[in-house]
Amino acid sequence: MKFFVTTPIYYINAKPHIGHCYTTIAADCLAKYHRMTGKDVFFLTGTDEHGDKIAQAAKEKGVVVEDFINEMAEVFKKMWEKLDISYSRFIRTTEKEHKDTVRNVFKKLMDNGDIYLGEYSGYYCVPCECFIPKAKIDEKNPMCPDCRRPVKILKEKSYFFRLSKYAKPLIEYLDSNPNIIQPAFRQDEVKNFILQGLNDLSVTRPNTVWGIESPTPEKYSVYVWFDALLNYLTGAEYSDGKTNTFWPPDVQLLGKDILRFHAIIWPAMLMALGMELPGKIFAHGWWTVGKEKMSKSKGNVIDPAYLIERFGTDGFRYFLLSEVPFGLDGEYSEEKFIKRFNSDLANDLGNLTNRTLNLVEKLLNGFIPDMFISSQMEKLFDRTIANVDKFMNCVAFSEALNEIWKLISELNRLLDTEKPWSAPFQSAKQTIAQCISGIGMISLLIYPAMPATSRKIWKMLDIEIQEDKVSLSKEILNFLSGRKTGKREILFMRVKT
Ligand code: ME8
Repeated sequence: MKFFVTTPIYYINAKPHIGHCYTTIAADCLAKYHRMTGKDVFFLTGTDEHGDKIAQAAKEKGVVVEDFINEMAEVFKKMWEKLDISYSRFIRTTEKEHKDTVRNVFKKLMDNGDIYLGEYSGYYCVPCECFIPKAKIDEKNPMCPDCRRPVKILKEKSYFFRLSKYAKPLIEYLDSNPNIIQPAFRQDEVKNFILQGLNDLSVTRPNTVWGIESPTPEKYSVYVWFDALLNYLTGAEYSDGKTNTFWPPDVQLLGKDILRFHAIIWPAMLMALGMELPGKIFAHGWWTVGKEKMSKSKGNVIDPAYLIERFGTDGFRYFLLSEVPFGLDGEYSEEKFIKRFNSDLANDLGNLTNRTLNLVEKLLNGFIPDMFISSQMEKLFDRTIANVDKFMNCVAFSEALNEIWKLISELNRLLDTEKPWSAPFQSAKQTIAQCISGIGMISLLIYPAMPATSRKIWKMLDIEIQEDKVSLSKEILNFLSGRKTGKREILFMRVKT
């Protein structure tokens, strides 16, 4: 079975911040999880490199735009490497392959009448790269209704995509696929928006705008969103109506800021091309600072490098995935970060591992005992695996992690009640076996969220696991008996407030 997951392609006018890391870590967690369940996974991410704001950013830095984008694409790739991101393909919209897709699709839609020549007269927000209907603007003080920044007035000949034609098919599609847009309340939101009526979408800008040249008799640049959305097709090797076998995407992750592009324009484009629509479009919430969205243009971003340095890659990944239910907003604060790190990682997981391995060393000369697991423990493992699977299939990371933490608490409780350090030898051995087998299971269960921690545990348990073959099964328990544990390592050092 295949599993195709995407992130948005990020604008590269500035370095990635927590928000970009959030979506990418979430996609990585899904990719790793589905690989573990034996699926053939394709994970697409990349960078959105066209549009005026990219050209402006290069100009402000005093470098030519080509050098700027090359440098910035590397910055993103380095961040993903640091964050253990296992993408299959990193797409850049300035690649020839992508430019060809965009021109071919544009031409195809011109040929079938879905793109036509007209005139655009209205407002445009450069930071959001979006056209704004007159009804949404106060003419005395024209501001973007989304980002509250000044808008430009445009009056230009333009090619239009016949978006209005797809309002009805989109509604029909949403009605017959009630779970396509997640969280569910977003589907209603999108539907209500479409029901208010859709305008055709201008898909060209003057050719002075940094972008892909349109395949039209007059020279234009293709509108950056029309270009950007097509990255998902380029990534799937689209050519002449065909793709590789991963199409359609199973889950497309994005922030709620760009839901309308993904839930209205994008499916309409696919309908116009006769392509199958994605299985799930999941719009997560925003990380905010106070009540404000964290965003590079607002200048309130927190540098991920600082948090990674302080809490480690896995501490950072864990916080983002566990702190808020996926789909809702989360207010960032360092205090929350420290609290979660100390309680869930240093205390719960860290102590369980440390205490258990300490006992193996002291009472059993470092040798892992035979794995006689109680049927109660076995049931607990099965239940945890099943619940994690249920939540991961709903893209509910914090709930899935919560299930794993229930198992961790259960094992810590077992140590506290059985007190193997002062119990008779056989009973101590039995308790230690339960805990070690639990740690083995936990090392697999946390792998999608915290791969580096899993690796550390495997090393301490002296087991070698090939990461492309790691699977979520109790088979790991067969390898543990009789092994001499490796050098003990503190997994998470408590952080001082
Ligand atoms: O919109 N909280 O790129 P972009 C959570 N190039 N997630 C956040 C966030 C925050 N405060 N800020 C950003 C674009 N994100 C287009 C996309 S796709 C065909 C083109 C994440 O650099 C979130 O995923 O502005 C959001 O949707 C995305 O970054 C926007 O990134």
